[in-house]
Amino acid sequence: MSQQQDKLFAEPLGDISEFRFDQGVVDVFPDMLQRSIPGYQSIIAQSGLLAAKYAQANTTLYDLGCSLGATSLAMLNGLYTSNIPENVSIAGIDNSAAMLKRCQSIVDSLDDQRVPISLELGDISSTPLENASVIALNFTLQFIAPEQRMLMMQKVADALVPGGVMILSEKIRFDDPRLEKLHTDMYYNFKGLNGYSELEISQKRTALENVLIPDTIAEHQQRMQTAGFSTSTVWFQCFNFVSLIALRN
Ligand code: GEK
Repeated sequence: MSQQQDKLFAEPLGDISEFRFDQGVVDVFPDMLQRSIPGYQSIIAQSGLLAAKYAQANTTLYDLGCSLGATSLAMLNGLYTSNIPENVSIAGIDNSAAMLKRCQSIVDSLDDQRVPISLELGDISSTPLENASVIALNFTLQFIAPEQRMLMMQKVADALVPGGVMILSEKIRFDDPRLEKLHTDMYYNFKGLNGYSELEISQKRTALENVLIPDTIAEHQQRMQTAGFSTSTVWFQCFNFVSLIALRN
């Protein structure tokens, strides 16, 4: 995996175009996520443990918006350190060709092939999902148009077998302006501490403005309930980043 440092927004950019998951982003992606998402490593590692707990024989574990496959690899780790259910497989889907190409080379380099990982280039809102015991959307739903999110949630719920779970990690917003300011200020402090300048923080914010649209926790949980999940809980939060797990009866 590339160890290049994320300098994409370090120089003044006259015209800041919308953020895209292109080759430039792929090259710095591990560093970018590590320095931009509080708790990223913990969320991904623990997603793998959760996935292993709920994995069922003869089902698929989906990693939607897999990027370079961090969640798929964490699922694999989780499975390899527990009893691997029979005939279980992992499927990663992403609509960035550059991401998926790099992800495929990472997957191809794995020695242990006990649990197969298949990758598919596609839009998760139109790619069929079925017979899943675990579906992870780690920082992906936030990039789906808000008006399509309910349909996406329904699709996820419908693809899960009884006893299946969804893991949903997102950047969130807060209705209370005092809390929104508290978490946003702390988030920018976190980025500053990780070496991002004020210029980088502000240019990235502009690039993501109409691309990453956060919801509140209540909006997420309402959607999960409407889709038929029987319960859900926040299992991780650091400032305005959360991970939830939702259970399907
Ligand atoms: C990780 N989960 O490291 N269909 C498919 N893929 C999409 C779509 C879509 N409609 N929209 C965005 N993506 C990863 C990190 S990154 C999060 C996920 C971030 C893909 C997009 O191409 C990118 O690879 C990923 O979702 C979001 O655990 O960069 O903040």
